[in-house]
Amino acid sequence: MKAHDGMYIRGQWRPAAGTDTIAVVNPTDEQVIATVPAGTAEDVDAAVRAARAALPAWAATPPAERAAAIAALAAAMTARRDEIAETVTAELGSTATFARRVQVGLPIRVMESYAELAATHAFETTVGNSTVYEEPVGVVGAITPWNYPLHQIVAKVAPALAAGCAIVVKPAEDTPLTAQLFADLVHEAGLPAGVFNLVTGLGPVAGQALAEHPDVDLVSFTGSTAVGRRIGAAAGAAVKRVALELGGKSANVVLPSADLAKAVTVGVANVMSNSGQTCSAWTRILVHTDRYDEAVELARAAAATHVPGDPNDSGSRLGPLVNAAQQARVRGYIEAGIAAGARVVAGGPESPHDTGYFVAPTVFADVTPDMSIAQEEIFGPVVSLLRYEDEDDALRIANGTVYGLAGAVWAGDDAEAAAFARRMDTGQVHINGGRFNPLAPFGGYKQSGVGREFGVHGLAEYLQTKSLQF
Ligand code: TXE
Repeated sequence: MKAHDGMYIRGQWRPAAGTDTIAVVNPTDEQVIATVPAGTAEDVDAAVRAARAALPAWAATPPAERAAAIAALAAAMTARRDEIAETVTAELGSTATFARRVQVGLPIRVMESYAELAATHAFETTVGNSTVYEEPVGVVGAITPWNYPLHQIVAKVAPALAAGCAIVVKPAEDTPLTAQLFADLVHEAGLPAGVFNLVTGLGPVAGQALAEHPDVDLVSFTGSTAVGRRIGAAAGAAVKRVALELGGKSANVVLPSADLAKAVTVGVANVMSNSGQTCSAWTRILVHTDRYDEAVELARAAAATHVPGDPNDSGSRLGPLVNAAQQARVRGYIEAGIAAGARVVAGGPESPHDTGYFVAPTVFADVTPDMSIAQEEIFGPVVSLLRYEDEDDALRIANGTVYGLAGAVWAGDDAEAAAFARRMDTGQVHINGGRFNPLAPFGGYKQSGVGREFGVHGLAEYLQTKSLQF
């Protein structure tokens, strides 16, 4: 596949400082499809300096003009929608349908929403005798994961641009091609040089250099809790702003009055989409003990419809995992679940294909809250069914992990489900299957993170306030 052999810095592709490269592997056939340069601290420093130089003019650009630039970027993304989707499928393995609809469709909506917000947000307000200015935080270092290669970048770049920040992105090593394509779109859209910069590279090298760079004002990270904790600690020591979007173990609570078939079928599909590699996936289905056996049968039948296979085949509903390490990790969790006494009702640790990093759609019954498969983020196509005795018991189980990113509640009416959702320690809850809203805040309670993405709450992460008293 087409790849740039340099870094996108100060509005142009320029050679990397070092000679190391990263091989990009297609997880469906395990073939190397491209190589990209592995950035060093020197590349990161050049990118941060470019961002710093571009910052004053961009910060001073009237919000309406910034809005026009963001709208141009959204239009460039829309025009090359198919090419981006194909790139995501090639380097991540998302099914072609999911890649087009969600992997590309969602970030286009997010980018458009920030074009609108930049144009309409009140960056200057009055409170009594004070004028309050919302000013850009400054230079942003963004470190993104591979599970939504474009969306995770846009979730940071779009609000940063709207706020008037300049940004350096270090994308995940597994999915740099989508990131390079995005840099091409930034270029096509005509953003001023240095406002957006891209450095590909390894996490512990380029990622760490960006996270610890003294001239970065805000580090915005999405990834594992382990790395997020380190980045948060370093930011704390340097007294700089940090936004962390980390793991999840979200509960899908089916109250007794709910439409059980819908709740379980939609719930299983939620976990299987993107092969379970979604931080907000509703990986624990909680069902009242009286209807538990029925739910297990429904989940088994639903999992059987998520046929694994080549993501480019229209019959496939489940692609491979991103790489061999994730495949091994997920299989390890399935084996741990079996060893702990959970019952496999669909799937299991055997791979459904000899080639490609596939894991079968797996459903566990008889899962208890203390098991590792009920506590830890698996990040694969694995769903656990837990039973509860009454609502308080359901709430205890739902809230009984270190995470609190997302969730779902199903009941006979929205009011009943919403009342339960208000008691959950989690940042975003879908009521009776309510759709994802790119204007609504998304982010974690507890160890799922710090800060929010999307809409006006996401914009606030990239702003700092100044008040003048008259
Ligand atoms: O994440 P990492 P990995 C979870 C999920 C998954 C697990 C491991 O459970 O199974 O994390 O995935 C960069 N300094 N999520 O190992 O390592 C890295 O290069 C600075 C949840 O892929 O956290 C990449 O760009 N940066 C999640 C980014 O961090 C470092 C999405 C994420 O990689 C770094 C992905 C360092 N020392 C995984 N080390 C979500 N919240 O959506 C790595 N990186």
